[in-house]
Amino acid sequence: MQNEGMQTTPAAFDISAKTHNPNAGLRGNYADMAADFTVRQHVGDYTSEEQARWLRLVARQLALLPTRACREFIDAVAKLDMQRGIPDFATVNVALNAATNWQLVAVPGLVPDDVFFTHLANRRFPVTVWLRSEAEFDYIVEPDIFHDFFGHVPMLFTPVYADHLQAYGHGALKAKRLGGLDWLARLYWYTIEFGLIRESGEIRAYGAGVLSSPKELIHALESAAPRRRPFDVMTIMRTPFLIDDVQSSYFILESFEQLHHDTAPDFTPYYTALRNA
Ligand code: HBI
Ligand code: FE
Repeated sequence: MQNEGMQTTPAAFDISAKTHNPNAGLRGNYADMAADFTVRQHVGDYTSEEQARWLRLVARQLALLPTRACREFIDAVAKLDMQRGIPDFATVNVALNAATNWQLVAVPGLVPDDVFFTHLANRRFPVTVWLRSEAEFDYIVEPDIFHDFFGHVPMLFTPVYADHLQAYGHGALKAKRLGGLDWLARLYWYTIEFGLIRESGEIRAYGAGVLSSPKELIHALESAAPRRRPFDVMTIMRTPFLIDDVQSSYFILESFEQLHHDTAPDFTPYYTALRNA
C-alpha cells in the first residue's frame, strides 16, 4: 500500500510491495510466519559463528556505553546478560512481562507499518530473529537481531518509555488513517531510534539506532558536526531523517516524562498545521 507523496517509511524500509515476494531482497524467512507476521525463534539453530559474532558485537558496544548511554539503558543491560550469547526471547519475556507487561515477538525481519504499529499498540515488540553477516559487522541497513535486541529491548524495561511506545503504536495507526504517518514516523526516528536525553547535565543516548552502532554513538554524542536541539514535537515532525547515514540533527529530551507528556495530545491539529505549512 504505497502512500501518496513521501514514503511512510524510507524506501529501504518500505516493504509493503515486497512482502508478497519475500525473496525480493528482504532477509528472513517469511514463509512460515503467522498472520501477524510472527515466527518462532529457534534459539538452538544459531550457528557457532553467529554466536561468536553476537558476542563480538555485544562486547564492542558494551565498551562504549559508559558516559554515553542513559542510566536506564545501562541498568537494563546489566540484567540482560547479553554476553552469554544470543538471547532466548521466551526467557527474556518472563522478566520483561514482570517489569512493564511487554513481550518480545519474533519476526522474520521488517514487517508492514500497520502490523508493526499494531504490535506496539498491544505491548508487543517485534524482534528480528536473524543476525547480520560478517560483511555487515560494522553497518547494516535493515534491522537484525543485534539492532533490535541490543538497541531496543533494554529501554522496554523503563515503565514511562514502555507506556510511551504503546501510545506511539496507537498514535501511528491513527496517523495512518489521517494521512499523517509520514510526519509521525519522524517522531519515532528522532526518539526511539536516534533519541538523546539530558542526564545530570550531560547528554546521553537512549535511541536504539544510536546505541547499537559504534559509529553513530560517537557521532551523536561527540562529533562537532550534528545539531543537537531541544526536543520539540513540531520541529521533529518537520525534520526529515536519513536511514542510511548518521543524522545531521539529534533531539534532546529533558526526561522520559517529557516524551510521554508531549506526545499525549491528539495530533490531528498538528497534521493540519503541517499540511498547511
Ligand atoms: N518492522 N520488524 C520491523 N522493525 C521495525 O523497526 C519496523 C518495521 N516495520 C515498519 C517500521 N519499523 C517503521 O514504520 C517504523 O520504524 C516507523
Ligand atoms: Fe530500530
